[in-house]
Amino acid sequence: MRLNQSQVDAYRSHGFLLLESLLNQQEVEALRLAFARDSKVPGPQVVTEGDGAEVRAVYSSHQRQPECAGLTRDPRILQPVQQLLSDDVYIYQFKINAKAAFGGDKWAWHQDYLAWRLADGLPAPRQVNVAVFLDEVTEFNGPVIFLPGSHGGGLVREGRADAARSEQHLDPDDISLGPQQLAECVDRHGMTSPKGSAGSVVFFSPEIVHGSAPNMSPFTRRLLIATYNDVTNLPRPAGEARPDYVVCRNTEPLRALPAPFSETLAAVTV
Ligand code: HL5
Ligand code: SIN
Ligand code: MN
Repeated sequence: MRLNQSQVDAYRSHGFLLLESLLNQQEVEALRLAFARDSKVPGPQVVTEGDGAEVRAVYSSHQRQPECAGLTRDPRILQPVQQLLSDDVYIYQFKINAKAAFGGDKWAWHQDYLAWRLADGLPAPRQVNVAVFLDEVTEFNGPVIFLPGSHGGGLVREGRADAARSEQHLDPDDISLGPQQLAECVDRHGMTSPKGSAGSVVFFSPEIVHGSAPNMSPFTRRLLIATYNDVTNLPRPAGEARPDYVVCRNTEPLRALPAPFSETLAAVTV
């Protein structure tokens, strides 16, 4: 599957691109079940909300769940990523943000590349994020809000907060834009939040400013995010590298499956 020129142009100029209903409902259901299974695997890859009860995020499910591994090589996803980034890409990070009904917390305003430069010494913003809606995303359940075009101006903020919200991953709270920075950015770029049915997919830049509000609705908002990195852009951590669940070590270039992951699961190994 290839993006047409106007889709490529839209990604380059806005910093994101929504493809509605890219996956079908059976595929969404298979990914939801994989997430439910993976949430029960104990370990540091499971991040809980402040109350410690609800799951906030689960990292690296593609290392354990064949549906998730298959998805990373699905031609409907990998081919557009190769088109936007490079023929040789690998999974830098894979996470599912749970955003539970009745209280899933916010994700503060941030640029991903700042996190990865600070924490991992990632040389350049040569990544593409792929966000897969595992639930319908509406204005009510805490959609990701983007500042379109904000990926074009470099990093807005430098450095991170002294106190970390989490020891497991770098929470956007630690690198969030200040009120003045956000106000200026919104003034320049505006705000928009792609919405759509479960199975819709958003490709977005590692430099775009984004964030999302708490979910006070009765509708959960599970969002799967696979981040692809160019294999010529490997991290160079200043100190000890972060664990494999948050910064994946397998940098072998990915090759697309011959058909959608749901038709080729038997061929996928984790
Ligand atoms: N939690 C990620 C990490 O690498 C960083 C955030 O949305 C991506 C900012 O620890
Ligand atoms: C969210 O899940 O709403 C935030 C995603 C992200 O910061 O990448
Ligand atoms: Mn982010």
